[in-house]
Order: sequence, then structure tokens, then C-alpha cells
Amino acid sequence: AAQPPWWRRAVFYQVYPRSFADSDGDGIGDLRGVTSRLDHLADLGVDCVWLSPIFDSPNEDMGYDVRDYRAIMAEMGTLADLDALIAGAHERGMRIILDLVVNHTSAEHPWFRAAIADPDGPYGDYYHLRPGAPGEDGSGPPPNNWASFFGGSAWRWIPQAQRWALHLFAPGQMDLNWDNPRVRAEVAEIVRWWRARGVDGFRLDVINYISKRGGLPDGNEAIGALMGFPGIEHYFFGPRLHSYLRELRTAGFTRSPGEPAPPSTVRTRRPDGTLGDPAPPDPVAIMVGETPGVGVEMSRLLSGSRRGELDLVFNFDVLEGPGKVRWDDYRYDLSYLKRFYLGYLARVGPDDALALFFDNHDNPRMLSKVLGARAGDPVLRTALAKALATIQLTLPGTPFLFQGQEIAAVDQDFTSVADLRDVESLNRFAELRAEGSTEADALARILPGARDHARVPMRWEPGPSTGFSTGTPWQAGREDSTGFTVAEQAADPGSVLNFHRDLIGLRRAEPALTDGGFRALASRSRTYFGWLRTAPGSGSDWLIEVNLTDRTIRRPRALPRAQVVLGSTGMERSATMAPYECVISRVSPGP
Ligand code: TEU
Repeated sequence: AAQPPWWRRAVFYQVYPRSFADSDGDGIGDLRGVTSRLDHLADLGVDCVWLSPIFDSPNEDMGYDVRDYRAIMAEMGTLADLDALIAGAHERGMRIILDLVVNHTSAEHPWFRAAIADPDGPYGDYYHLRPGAPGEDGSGPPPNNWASFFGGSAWRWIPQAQRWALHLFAPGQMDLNWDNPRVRAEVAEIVRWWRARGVDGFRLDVINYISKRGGLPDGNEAIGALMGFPGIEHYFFGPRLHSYLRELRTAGFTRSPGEPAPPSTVRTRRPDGTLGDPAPPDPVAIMVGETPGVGVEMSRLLSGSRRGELDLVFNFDVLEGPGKVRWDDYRYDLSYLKRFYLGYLARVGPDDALALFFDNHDNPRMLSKVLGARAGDPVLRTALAKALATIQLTLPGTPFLFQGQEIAAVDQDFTSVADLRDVESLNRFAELRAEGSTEADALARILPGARDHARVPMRWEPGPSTGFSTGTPWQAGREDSTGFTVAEQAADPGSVLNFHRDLIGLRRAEPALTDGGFRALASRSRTYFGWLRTAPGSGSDWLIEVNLTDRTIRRPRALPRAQVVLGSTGMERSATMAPYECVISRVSPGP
């Protein structure tokens, strides 16, 4: 049978380079810093590293506003540094994918500067520019009622051009007009350029937003009120999204026959973790779509293996409890997570692929969502971190770990808006203050959802600089409890880090945990989450069990006999499970 694509069995790890490791002491993480930590990632068992943005950018949105798609952001280093990072990763059996932000460019990108210098010229149609109304400065009301995700209208009046310009995000993030075939060709060329340097694929930023409804009509007010962003129904799954993705996959991501081989390709990793010879270049570089707002059926249309569009998508529905949004201060109920995944797995088929993730650079830490202030309790924090890893690494799907999850990173105790750096947080704070909130009240209302929690520096070792930088970090990260740095966790056999490493190693060695079938046990239990992963051929079946609660629970009866191989609290299975206990067991053969 044809081999499944490499990423079906892969463990991905998202690096937020600005906060991962700083090699030159300017307090900002950089590419040489990532290269210096590749052994940490290889030892963990990572198969592919996703780098959040590293291209030249004014950093209005931390690199998600690109000024030059073929240059490295000065704070991050040089093209040679990236070449070295790619070679270093490939040598250790890891692929590298970059973050491609092409729904919009920075307002400082040469395309946008050319567009507003001559809105009727060749670049005017690269963006969504609209005339204003006759009158004093020509602006008048904006062309429609669409709102920006970062506050205010999604339109910015450009006096120099006498035009409105669309920006779904910050006023410096100008939406590209994907209906323009020249824009689509430019993006395909950028992808080919990076693939020629050895990049193994891309995570595509808000890629489901690229096709806007013709005429850019007003959003329905009721939907706008429900979704919080008027106009979203006209672009979150637009009319030509599928054709643009198919075109991009063919024109950008698929190797053409005469294409020269990249400078290095990734070494293979055997089931026992040892390294083999370099693999041939992938026929198609992986396309991971960030697709906020799409549900199960849309995810299947975007990423089904026969669709010829994306390979994987991030579905955000699992990140918040039912009826909740990121800004709500609530405790996440893990029984919802079980219901979500069982529902999802019941509706997807063999052609579908599920990206499994809990944390990323846009969300508070799941540990803190569940535990709240009790995330400071090292016992609960350790147990829950292992339980979440067990779910993420043994359910059917492709896991994406976010930096820090392997050492049970939790939210920060920010005490002032001066601690925050994210444009979304700062704009939201300013809006609340303008509406009359006190500083304390405004801060209290944005902290539950602030993206800053996830962007504090990685903690490599104890001490004020946490081994991230010899300088002053661009974003202060504070944490009271000791024992949760890489150095301390590496030295502790029972640590979250070693649990991740052991589980990823087991996952690599045991085909049932990646290619195997799935069968839920005790599906109706709200406290016990148990399932079987059945071997795809010969070999063992596996029983995975998680206590979803912070209290002792009774195990259901009539479970298969199984021998514990990896457990968060020990190697015995008894009639009860400890708070957040997780156990991975090999099912005993025979009746
Ligand atoms: O995030 C987009 C995103 O998921 C959210 O902004 C979402 O669109 C909104 O909250 C409504 O659900 C991506 C990047 O991950 C983020 O860091 C960038 O700020 C953003 O796009 C703009 O590039």
C-alpha cells in the first residue's frame, strides 16, 4: 500500500522565534538561537518545526505584517542563518516549515506603497482599494460596515491615494486582492523561492480569509453582533477559496519535473529514533492552513486528501468551551474536550486529517484555562500537562506542540498594561478605557484572553534571564514556582518533559498509536476518557486512559486486560484513577 505522507505520523512543534532563544543579547529571540536549541527539539522527538514569522517586518503585529517576503527580519538574523537552521534541522531528521502570511501585507510593503502612489496603476489592484465620497478630504463613510479584528473599522482612509484600503487586522496589515491573478502568481513564486532554499512547507495564516465576496457588501448586523465582527460571513469561507487553494498547491507547493533539488533534505528517522539517509524531496511541500471559524464539514472540504487543497487545518472550535470566547474568564471543562473530539472523530473519514493542538501564540495556555489560579500548584500542573500530552499525542491526528508545553508552561501574572506587547491586547485595552473602564477593570477584562501569555520567553534554566537572553527580554515573563525550566525538568525522570519525550518515542515505535484504528470506551462518562488504538496489522493494541478531573474517579469495569507501559503516577492500574492521571497500556493478547 502507498506510504502515507510523512506528516500523518509526525509530531510538529511551533517555535515563536521572538521568544525562543536570543543569541546576540538584544532581548529578541533569533534564528541562531533556534539553531542552538535544535538538540532539545530532536531529543524531544520532534519531526517538524513550524517557525512563526521571521520575514522582514515593521512588527506592528510581530511579523504577521510582512514588508519583504524574501528577506529575514533584521532582529532575527540573515538568510545564511536560516540556511544553517534548515541544514541543522534536516541533519537531525527534522523538517522546517515557515509561516506564510499572504492574506495581507504590511502597509510598508513595496506593493502597497506602489498601489497608493498610483491607485489606478499596476499595483492598485493588488489590494482592496475603494474611492471615498466627494467632500472635504474625500473620505466620507467607509465602503462597508466590516470591522477589524483588532478594533475599529476594517477600512483606512489613505489621503495620498484618495482611497479607502481594507485591513481585516491592524491598520498596517493591508488585505491582498486574491481575485487578481498577478497576486496569486506572486504568492506561488514566493513559495517556490523558499522551497528552493530547502523549506519543507508552510503554515498559511488565516488562509480561509483570502477570497472576499464580490462587491464587498455590508455584513449582516445580526451575524456581526453574534460573531463580534460585522462582515465576517463575506470572507471567512469565500466564494473562490477552493480554486485559489488548488491553484496555489499546484503552482507553488508541488514539485515540477525539472525542479532542482534543494540544498539539503531531511534525514529519515527509524521507529527506534535513530537516523537514516536523507529522504528525497517531498513531491508536495506541506500546506497547513490556519482556518479560524471553519467547522468540521468546512475543514473536510479544505483538507480532505482527495481535495487537492490543504493537507491539514487548525480547527479552533475545541479551544473554547461551548458559548465561550477567548476573552471570557472561565474554567475550561475537559469533558467538553472529550465530547468535541468524539464528535469530530465520528464525522471524519480516512481521507481527513486532524491537527491536534491546545496552545499556540494566539491563545492563553490550556493548563491555565483548566486550572486557573491553581495552575501554580506543581502537582496538579504536572499531572494535567501529562494528561493533555497523552490526549494530543495518542488520539488519531497530527499533534502540534507549542513551545513551553513540554515544560508545563502556564499563563503569566501580568500586573500592568505596561507588561503587554500585543497590538490586539493594547488596542482592546485602549477601547475599554475609552469606554470608561478603569485601568484595573480594563486589564482584568483582557488578561483572560491576552495573546501575551503565550509569547513570554521560553524558560531554559532557573534565574532571572531563564537562559533565554543575556539582555532584557522584549517581553517580561515572570513565574514563581521553580522546577519548570528545561534544565530542571531534564534532570527529573518524572518530569513533564521526560513524559513528552518517552511518549513521543513510544508513538514513533508503535504503529497503532499513529496509523491504528480508534475505539472509544465508556463514551458517556464525563470524567473518564478512555480509548483503544488498534494495530493496523500485526502488533499490539493499546489502551489509553485519562482522568479528566481534579479528583479521584472509579475506572469503568469490563476494560480489556493491559500492561502499563507509561503512566503519569505509576505502573499499576487499580480500580481508581488519581486526579488527571493518564495511563498508556499495551493490551494483553488473548481473551
Ligand atoms: O490569527 C488569526 C486568528 O486566528 C484570529 O485573529 C482570529 O481571526 C480572530 O481572533 C477571530 O477568531 C493569525 C495569526 O495567528 C495572528 O497571530 C495574527 O495576529 C493574525 O492572523 C493576523 O495575521
